[in-house]
Amino acid sequence: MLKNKMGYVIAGLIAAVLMLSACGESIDDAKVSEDLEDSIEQVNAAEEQETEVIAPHQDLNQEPVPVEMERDGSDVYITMTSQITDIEIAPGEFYKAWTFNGEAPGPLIEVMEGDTIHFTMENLDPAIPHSMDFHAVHTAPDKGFADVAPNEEGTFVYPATKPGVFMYHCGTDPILSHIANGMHGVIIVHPEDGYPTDNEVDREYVLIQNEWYKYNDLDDMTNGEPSQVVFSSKTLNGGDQPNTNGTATALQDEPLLAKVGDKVRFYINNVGPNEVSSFHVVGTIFDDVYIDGNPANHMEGMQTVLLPASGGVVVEFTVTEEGQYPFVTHQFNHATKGGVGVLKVTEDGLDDGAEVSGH
Ligand SMILES: [Cu+2]
Repeated sequence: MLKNKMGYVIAGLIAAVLMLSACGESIDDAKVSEDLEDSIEQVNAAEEQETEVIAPHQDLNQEPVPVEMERDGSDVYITMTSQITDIEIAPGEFYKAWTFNGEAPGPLIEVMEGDTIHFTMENLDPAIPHSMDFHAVHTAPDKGFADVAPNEEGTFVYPATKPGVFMYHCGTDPILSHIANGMHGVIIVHPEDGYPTDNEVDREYVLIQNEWYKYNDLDDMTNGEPSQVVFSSKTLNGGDQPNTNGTATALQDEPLLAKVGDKVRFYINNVGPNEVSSFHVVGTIFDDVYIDGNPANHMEGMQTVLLPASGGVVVEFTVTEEGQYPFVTHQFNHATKGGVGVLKVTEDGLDDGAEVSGH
């Protein structure tokens, strides 16, 4: 697009000069230099349109700040940042993301059903306001999810009364830009009484699906198709699961692991922002499914679960043979854009070093 625009401008300019010369008329130097200036301005404008990194973000790549979390009885004090950090969205391809704590998706938040969340956001972005919309809570959005100005902080308090695997995201206008630029993540509210299948589960992972679009291009985010559809994994409290960003191939390069005979649980959320996920694990059937991660929504024997944008689920399945089990969004146009990961199943549950083959 940019090349075309530049091409037109330059070709037009050359044509104008040639026409003037050919007619034998004296070239008005002032006029030509004015045209040239106009052309350069147009090219610069086109370049700005192409990158659309807002000026104060241009040289900013803020070091990820770890999330802070402290518990006092059922009061949980969580401090997060909004910040500008480069995120690898595909091998070697970096995106100057708008993030929570320098991760995209943001860090996994875990609380218990019945907790009160005291949430503080420090907005480290020098340029624009951000906010937090937790799908896990009840609050008046204009107060509980209010904007926090650049270089300011805001504190909000709300109860987490329903268990589930919930999305969180920035809710500042234009919301689509804030989410698609990276401000999304997952909060798990663990059920007070657990899941009925808790004692059957051998290992568990958190997976998130999200999309990437042309850089900070609201028109492409609104009307275009995602350039990448990706899975990431986030570390559950104290575990040794991988903690990745939404990088295409991340969970093929670093496969998840299980042992033959394991019952595996995935907590999954599709943070979108636009597309649904048709989540499927090749080579198995989900024994137990809890829609949105609520134990009351128990289903059995499912092949594929549909996750609306922002929707969550807990799925549990048993791996009966050694091998590589790809998990995909079964919308294969999205799977080919990165929406594939691999669960490697070995005799001892350790990585056997075998190369991961795509699906
Ligand atoms: Cu934001």
